[in-house]
Amino acid sequence: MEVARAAAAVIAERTGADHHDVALVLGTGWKEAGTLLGETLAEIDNTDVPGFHGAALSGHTSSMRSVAIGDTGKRALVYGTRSHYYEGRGVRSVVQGVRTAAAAGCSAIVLTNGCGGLNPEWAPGTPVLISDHINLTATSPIEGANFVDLTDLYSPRLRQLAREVDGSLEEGVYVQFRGPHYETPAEVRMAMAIGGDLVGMSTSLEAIAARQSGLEVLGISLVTNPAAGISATPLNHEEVVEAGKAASARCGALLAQVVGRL
Ligand code: 8IG
Repeated sequence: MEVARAAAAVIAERTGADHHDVALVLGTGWKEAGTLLGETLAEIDNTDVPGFHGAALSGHTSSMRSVAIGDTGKRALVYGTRSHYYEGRGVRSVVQGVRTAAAAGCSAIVLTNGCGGLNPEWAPGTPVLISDHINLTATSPIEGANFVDLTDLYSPRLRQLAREVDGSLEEGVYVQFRGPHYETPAEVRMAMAIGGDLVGMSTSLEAIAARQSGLEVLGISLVTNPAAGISATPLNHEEVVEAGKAASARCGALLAQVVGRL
């Protein structure tokens, strides 16, 4: 929490905004969509902010931006990358962006990701609202005897708002695996059997920390590939980045309009 406060202080100083209203995490496939959010008023290299790190992935950006939300006078704090659990810096690093958003004054956070889809009808490039998650990382960002309730973690209000913007949006349960390997086809069948619709390597731990911090959460997955065994072809990161580019107009409009109505 100390590091989050220190980070928020740097962000306030460097952006000239004493607070931000909403934060967004741009996951795999969401980089282009993020450019459509609005005017960038300031950009800060992650390495200048306590507790943040450069991007580990192609298709991610190692900086955060302060973006004007239309002409509302409100500001969005847009993270160009995230710290993944599989990078090995521990859960505190994974949720530093979330805790910093809360320390910066945000009341909501939009967590986006690229993921594998279990529903064969969800073609690469389909955005899906996260309705709930199953955390298979065997860890938590919460320390100590702190029994945080996770009912309605993915805000029904914000999901409704997103569906008002894009009526064709479907919803699904996101299953977070540790990664960085993709699942085996047997693990994908397991994810399906336990009620999952989407498989990925992020978001759940961040959402838990967001609930603890009192942030309202909107989770949006971009299905960038069918999960292993769902289609005949092996998975690769390049096809995933391509699917994001192809979906950027739809996803960018969705993000901009949702954030404008928060
Ligand atoms: I992009 O198929 C992306 N991220 N675990 N499985 C998991 N993570 C992913 C996948 C996937 N695609």
